[in-house]
Amino acid sequence: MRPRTSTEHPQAAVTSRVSAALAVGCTALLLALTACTGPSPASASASDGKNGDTPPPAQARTQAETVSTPVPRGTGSRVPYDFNGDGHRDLVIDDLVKAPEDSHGDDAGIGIVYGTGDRDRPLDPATRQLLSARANAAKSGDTLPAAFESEAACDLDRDGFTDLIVSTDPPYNGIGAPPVPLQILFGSPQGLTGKAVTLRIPQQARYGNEWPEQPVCGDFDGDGRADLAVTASAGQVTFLHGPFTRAGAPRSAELLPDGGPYLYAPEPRSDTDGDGYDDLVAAARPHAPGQAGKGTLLLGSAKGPARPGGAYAFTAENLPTAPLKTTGTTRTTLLNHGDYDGDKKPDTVVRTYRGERQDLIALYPAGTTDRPVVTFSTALFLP
Ligand SMILES: [Ca+2]
Ligand SMILES: [Ca+2]
Ligand SMILES: [Ca+2]
Ligand SMILES: [Ca+2]
Repeated sequence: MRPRTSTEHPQAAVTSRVSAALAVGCTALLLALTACTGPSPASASASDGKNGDTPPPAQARTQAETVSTPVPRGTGSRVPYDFNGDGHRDLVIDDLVKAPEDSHGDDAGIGIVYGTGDRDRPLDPATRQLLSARANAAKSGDTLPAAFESEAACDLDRDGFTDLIVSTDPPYNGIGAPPVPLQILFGSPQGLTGKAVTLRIPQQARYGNEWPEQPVCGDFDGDGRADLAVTASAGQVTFLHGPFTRAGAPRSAELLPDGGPYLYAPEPRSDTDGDGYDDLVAAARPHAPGQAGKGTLLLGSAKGPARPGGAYAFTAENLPTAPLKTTGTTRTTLLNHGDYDGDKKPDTVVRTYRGERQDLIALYPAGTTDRPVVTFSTALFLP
């Protein structure tokens, strides 16, 4: 079996500078529209109590939160993490609380919460989707994978709907190169629905008998299209040039000699030196978002992340703790940094949890750590 890295979290947001620039333009347009129309009565009432100091406990959830509302249909955008293409950033949650009856450690799936145009409540927990291997994974032969974990998100086919890259656990008899465990679930006007496709890695871009893992999105070759970097054996990197077909194939692919067993996007900017090519960090050990860590920088270039950039250090962040009402010790992980409320500054989303049954997700606007504008428990995703 390949080593699972289930404690890791989705890669930090990585998008090309081109995408970011376009996103800014799109956001500005949306803000202008919002300013023109003003808040609707519906959005005003929906935001009532949004700044309450005491988030509702799971058992006191409102009807609006227990019933999932339809995902707003979008027409495509360049906003990162915009799976339904409506111009508002959405949230991926890889770790969900488990139901009391589920003590077998089954994968609870991946939760998606969709963004809104309401600056005061940029995520709407009522608008959500639960992704699972059973419902959304591609089969490997006749076998449906059991694992289904989010790894990275970017618009691989350039249709304006962000796509999700997930890792699965296809069967492997231990002989020869293992199958590719990575799958792509394409975004759409309805968000992330339907079946994923297996990522295709051309044979010449594979090396050795280790599982291709650790996908990192970025525009490493600077052509404005999202690419993927994936691990190969012996510290090599499989570099997949975007765009990708709906069948999961890259435009072209090659092996790069320098890398490491763990790959990450630099934080907070994926283009560390601002030359228009996203950069990559190779590490000898796993790195959790928001925590200190060390690695080697591989600078983007026309040939991909192939230029040595020297030592790289991830800086530890002081994360706010979501106001989870519980007794006992809690832990907090960084879910994502990104512009959820459309002010062009990166907000912070954390998950504070105790054990496998209690958690609270909290969204803090940029520069603040005291008053989350959105809080909810992932118990919302329980059947
Ligand atoms: Ca969206
Ligand atoms: Ca797409
Ligand atoms: Ca590219
Ligand atoms: Ca760069």
